[in-house]
Amino acid sequence: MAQSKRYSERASAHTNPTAIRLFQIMERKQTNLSVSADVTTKAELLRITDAVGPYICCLKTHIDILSDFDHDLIDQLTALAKKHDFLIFEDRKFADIGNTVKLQYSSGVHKIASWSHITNAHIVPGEGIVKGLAEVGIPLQRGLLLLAEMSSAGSLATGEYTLEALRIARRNKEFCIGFIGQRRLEGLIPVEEKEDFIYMSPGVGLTSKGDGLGQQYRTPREVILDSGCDVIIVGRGIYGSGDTVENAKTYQKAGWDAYLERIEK
Ligand code: 5BU
Repeated sequence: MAQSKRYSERASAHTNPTAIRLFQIMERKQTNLSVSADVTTKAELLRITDAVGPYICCLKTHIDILSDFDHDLIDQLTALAKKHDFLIFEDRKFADIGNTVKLQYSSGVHKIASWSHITNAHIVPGEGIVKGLAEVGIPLQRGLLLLAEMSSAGSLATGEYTLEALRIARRNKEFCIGFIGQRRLEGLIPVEEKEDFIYMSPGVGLTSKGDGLGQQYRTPREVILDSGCDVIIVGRGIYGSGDTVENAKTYQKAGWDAYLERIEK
């Protein structure tokens, strides 16, 4: 099972260029932390990114919440990704028919596919959404995560819906590198040979249990060790209060310790 293997072993066995890069970064920097910097100005986003850069494998963005978005921001984020050695994941949550998402991914103001190594999609529209995104993403060597589960209370992504995400990913392995989810799913349907999906999990907090708007938090240990996920996604737990750099270091250590415990089990 992938969860008992080192990220480096998984890098050597993988075929998707983005998945390989992510695993290599995780091993090199000893981090399975992705920071979600959900702020609304360019200056704040760049400040947080530069501060947490050394401790993360991936920066998660919501590019459409910025009130002063411009292409210089993309140039600067790309430069920071090079400087600190991390990937960029635009949490766009595409949710339309294949033809529309293809345009949303490649065009518009944000041109997401041109700079974001990873993006994600709901499977509500059916498999055509993956086909549409893949037409843009595969030539650029990008990776897609499917939303198999959500961290919020009352999420409808459960049961058969969640399993369908796994089935769709299996049929589109060249582009689908994994899932946003709360736990590793392979145990639910027999594992296929040479299959290795990456599980990124939001809703991670060491002190808070929720935010009053439906978000639910689990600890890095619950996410990585108990649920077998690979990457912890942390937002307000890092930039919300206290010292951003110290918080990032704390989550990096908690996530990495849980990973070491998992592979040594
Ligand atoms: P927080 O500040 O750590 O609660 O931020 C969590 C981030 O992860 C935020 O950007 C959400 O949009 C994102 N997220 C989530 O919280 N839960 C989910 O199931 C998915 C994304 Br998918």
